[in-house]
Amino acid sequence: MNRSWIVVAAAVVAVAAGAGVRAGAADMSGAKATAERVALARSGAPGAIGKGARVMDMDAEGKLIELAPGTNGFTCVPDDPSTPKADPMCSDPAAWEFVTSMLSGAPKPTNTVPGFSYMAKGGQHWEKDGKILMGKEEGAKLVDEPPHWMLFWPFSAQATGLPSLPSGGDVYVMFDGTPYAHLMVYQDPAKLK
Ligand SMILES: [Cu+2]
Repeated sequence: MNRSWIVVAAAVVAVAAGAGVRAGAADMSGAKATAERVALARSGAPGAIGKGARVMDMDAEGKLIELAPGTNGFTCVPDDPSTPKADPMCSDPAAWEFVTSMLSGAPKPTNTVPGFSYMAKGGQHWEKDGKILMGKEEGAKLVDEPPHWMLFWPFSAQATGLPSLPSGGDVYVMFDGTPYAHLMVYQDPAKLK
């Protein structure tokens, strides 16, 4: 996941509004736009989990709003607006704490147990000078990520011997050396048993 989810909160609204317009203003009711946003968000998790997940998005002020209630403790969001591709993510309660800590600009995440998230459609991140950035910067390049899941706990590349970039393998520490370091595992959530 990407810190600039909040930095470009305003863009999310533009994206949401744009989606409605693209689909045709005539037949695109607000309810239908919301339903599409909910379906996109829930596609971030394996089917059964996505189905029961709550869906959150951002309103015009960049505040989190609930688009659909859930029953299983998971929370899905439809997109990281800082990257061009739609990249839905579904998080368990501890991971959602990590995410909301990040969104609120907290110095470090508040989850007290490891959390995990699915990104069953993959995602994208920005890289520059051999480092993964927490948001887009001048001269950064966009890197695609395959379907994966994440473990939100303070992993360190040095302590684990894992790489801090995906080029080193299918498991790596993202945002290494920051309080928001976490483990990325390139394994398709749709294929997890
Ligand atoms: Cu990540």
